[in-house]
Amino acid sequence: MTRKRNQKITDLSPALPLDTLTSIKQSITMNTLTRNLLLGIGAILLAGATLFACQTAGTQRVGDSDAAQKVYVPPGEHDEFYAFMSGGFSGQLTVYGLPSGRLLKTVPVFSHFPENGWGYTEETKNMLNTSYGFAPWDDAHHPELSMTDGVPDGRWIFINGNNTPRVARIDLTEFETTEILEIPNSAGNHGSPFITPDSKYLVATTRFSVPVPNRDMPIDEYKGNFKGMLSFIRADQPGDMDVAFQVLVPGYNYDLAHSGKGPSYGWMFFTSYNSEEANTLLEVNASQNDKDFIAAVNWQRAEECIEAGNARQMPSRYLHNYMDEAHIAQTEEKTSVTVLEPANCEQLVYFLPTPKSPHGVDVDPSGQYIVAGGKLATVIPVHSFEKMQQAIANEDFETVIDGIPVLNYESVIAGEVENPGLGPLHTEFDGKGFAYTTAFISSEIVKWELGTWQVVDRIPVYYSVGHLMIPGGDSQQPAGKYLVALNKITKDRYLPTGPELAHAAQLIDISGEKMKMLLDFPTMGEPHYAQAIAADMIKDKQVQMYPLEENTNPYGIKGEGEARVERDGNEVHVYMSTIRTHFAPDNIEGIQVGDKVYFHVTNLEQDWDIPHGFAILGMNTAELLIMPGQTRSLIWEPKTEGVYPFYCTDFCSALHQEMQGYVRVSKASNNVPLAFGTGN
Ligand code: RUQ
Ligand code: CUA
Repeated sequence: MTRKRNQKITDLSPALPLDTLTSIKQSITMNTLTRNLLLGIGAILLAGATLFACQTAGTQRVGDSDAAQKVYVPPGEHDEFYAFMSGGFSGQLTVYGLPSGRLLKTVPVFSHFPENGWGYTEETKNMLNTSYGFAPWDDAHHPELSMTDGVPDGRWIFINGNNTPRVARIDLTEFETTEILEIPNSAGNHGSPFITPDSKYLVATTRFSVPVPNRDMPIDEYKGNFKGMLSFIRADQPGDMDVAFQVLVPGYNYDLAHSGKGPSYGWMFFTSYNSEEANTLLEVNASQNDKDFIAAVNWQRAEECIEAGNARQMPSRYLHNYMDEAHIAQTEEKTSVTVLEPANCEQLVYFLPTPKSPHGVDVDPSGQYIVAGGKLATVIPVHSFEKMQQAIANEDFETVIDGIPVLNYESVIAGEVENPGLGPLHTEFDGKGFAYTTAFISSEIVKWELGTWQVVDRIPVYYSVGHLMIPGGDSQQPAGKYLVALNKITKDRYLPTGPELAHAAQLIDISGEKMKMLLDFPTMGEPHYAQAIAADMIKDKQVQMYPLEENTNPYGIKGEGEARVERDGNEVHVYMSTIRTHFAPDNIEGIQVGDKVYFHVTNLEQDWDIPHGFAILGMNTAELLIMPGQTRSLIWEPKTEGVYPFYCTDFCSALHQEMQGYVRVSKASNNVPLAFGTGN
């Protein structure tokens, strides 16, 4: 499906070859002729039928306005779904409305965000602490909604930090990151944070095997010495995420995961590639074996083995950051982790041979089928959970690797989807018996039937689709109405913007037999994966403001009467308030070059949608954006004397432009007294 740069692409029949287009045109003409003829002889009923035929044949055109209607959300009305898109290399999470494709919010997670001070303010900067130091960036791939009884429940959404292995929890009453846990013994936390149907655990896999514990050693001693790690993180206790245990596995690249459900509840499935254990030129050296593996991990068995004392404690240093009661980020250090080795815990891990460097692994809503995306495979292999259990009972093993039995491919395979498109990567389900798989190389979505393994429809996407998303599409109850294709390349789809072009998603209607393209919309950063949930599950639970009387920030104030400036050596604390439409204090004198000035700004408003902002001339960090009832603090270190204006950055009222003040900065060791005006 490669296209030349300036080739014009017709929106609704884009990938059809020219001869197909011509034949569609011909059939329209034919139908028009027939219609005229029939009308001519007064066969009105027949004409009606033929008119219908005419419309059907002309769907390519008619579909155009139909598509617009399906995504049109009239002004003042709300979208039907919240969609949460990973920000990819932006490190954030973005929130869109579906079907409109309107961007609603960026939730900063792993990357600092000067727009609201995330990662800069005294209250948030601890969230970005890691054992490697302060990490103001990451690469976020997979948003995952919390679930209850196998269905997304709208409490939290989790997302992984790929580069410096971490998982984050975002609270969906505030759309704020409230917790980030680092994962030890891991590198490239790609296969994460896939969750169990009850949100008990979410998992994290190491894409890069590394020496465990990590140490200085020659890279070419990789084989046998570098190890993979599959981490299970306790997720259902907000503020208390922790690595419950890790499973040490051979040094492959662990790529993605999905939880079992229904009959397969208690199991987690992980893809791996590079079973060759190559450490150089992986494009060739990791593509040698005919089959790599899906690791099936029985985590209930892991719990038993730990209980029985078969695990060991391994010293490891990793950090856990969480928002405390006062909404101030705290960092705690953890020093050890529970590690299980398959050799010491029988029946914990099995390998399912899976063709050619599988990428995604997806479990259907019934929990019976495990679908792999063999990115170099010519078929989509589907494993059967039932057959897997039989093979285990029969000890139908090909071999055993490091205590992990390898099941016979033939014994566990339920079926293979033939002709699935080139480069199958990810699959989701509509809950009506169909699966949808992305084909990266042939740029298409392929719809196929569970059980018969027959392809029933395909639609081109633009271009190079990675993940796809159906709201609830990896849960036990998909809402099979829309599908979002998350494309890696957009080429000619949008107005060009220099060398870097817009990234994009495409919305596809899957309510009928045939998939229908509805909408293209740009996304922030590379949209890896996304999840969506009915708006009703979330929208009425929104925090509108923080009650002032519950503000326990030690630098918060309850009213303008408490506004003040205090000096402690060369540290100055400004206890400042904002309310429409002034700051208190607004003029400050007696600050000296060399001072560390903390602005602690409390927004006294108690009304929804009235944040205030704060910025000062020459600020070297970020602005503050303070929600009603909240306190946020930022350090400012003036380097030269002068008078520095500050102002509110959020257009809060008609007199927003009046919302300002000055700070007078004098030479060090002068005799300008500390003074401030509160206007009262
Ligand atoms: S990945 S395109 Cu980072 Cu989820 Cu498959
Ligand atoms: Cu406060 Cu503008």
